[in-house]
Amino acid sequence: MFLQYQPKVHLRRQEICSAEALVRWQHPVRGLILPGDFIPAAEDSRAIGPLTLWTLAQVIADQKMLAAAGHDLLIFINISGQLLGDAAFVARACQMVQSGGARIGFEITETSVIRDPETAIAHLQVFAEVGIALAIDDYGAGLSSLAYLKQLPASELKIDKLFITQLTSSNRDPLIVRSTIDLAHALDMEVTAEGVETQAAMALLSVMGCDMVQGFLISRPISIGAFRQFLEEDRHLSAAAEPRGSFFRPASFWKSA
Ligand code: G
Ligand code: MN
Repeated sequence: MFLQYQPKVHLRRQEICSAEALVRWQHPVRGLILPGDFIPAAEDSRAIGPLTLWTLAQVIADQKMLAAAGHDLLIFINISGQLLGDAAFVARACQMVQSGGARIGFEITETSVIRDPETAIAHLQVFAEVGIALAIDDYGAGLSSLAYLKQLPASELKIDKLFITQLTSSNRDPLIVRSTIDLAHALDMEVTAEGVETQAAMALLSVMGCDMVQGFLISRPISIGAFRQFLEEDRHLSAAAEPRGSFFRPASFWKSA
C-alpha cells in the first residue's frame, strides 16, 4: 500500500490550499489497484480500521514534513462510512491528530451518514471539536438528504466529478453545479469541484463562484516526493506571476487537456 497526493487550487487566492491523500495498492501480480476495488473488501474483512489509521499516521508525518519545508497545507484523507459508527476508531483517530500536531481533514460521503445518522453525526462533531476539517465528498453521486446536509459540521462540499467532467458540453450539469454552489454557500461551506480536466470547465466554475478546483488539469494524484517538487515549482511560479485579473498563473501551470 502507498499514498498519492492530489492538490486543490483555491481559485480566488490563486494558491494550492490543500490536498487529498489517496491510497493505492501495488499488487505483485495484478498491478496497481485503486480504492474502489479494495475498500469494499477491506470493509468486509474489518481491515478498514487499521488501514485508515495507517493512512492517517503516514499523512500526519507527510503533512509535518511539508510544513517544515514551508508548505503548511491542510491534507485530507477519505473515511469509510463504516468507521463513522466505530467509537474505538473515532477515539484513536482523534488522539493521533491531537498529538500529531498536523493540519488534517476528513472526507466523508453523505451516503455513509445515512446508515446510522445519529451516531455518525455525533462522531463528526467529535472530529470537528478536535480541529479536524470535514469535507462532504462525491456530493450528488450517492444518497443525498438535505435534512442531514444541514446538520453536518462540514466546512467544505465537494461536487462529484460526474457533474464536472462534461460541464461545458451538457445543458443540465451547469445548472445543477450552479445551484449546488449557491446551496453550499448559503450553508456556509466552501465548494470544491472534483474532476476538473479542462481550462474551459475551470473558467466556468470560477464565474459560478466555485471556491476550489481539483482534477487532472492541475495534477493527477502523485507521490509525496513529486508533490513536494510540485509545491516548490508552484512557489516560484506564483512569485514570478504578475496579477492580471483572473487566472494570472503562467499558462505553463495549467495542463492543456
Ligand atoms: O471518491 P473520491 O473523490 O475520493 O475519488 C477520487 C478519485 O478520482 C481518485 O482515484 C482520482 O484518481 C480520480 N480523479 C481525480 N481527478 C480526476 C479528474 O480530473 N478526472 C477523472 N476522470 N478522475 C479524477
Ligand atoms: Mn475524496
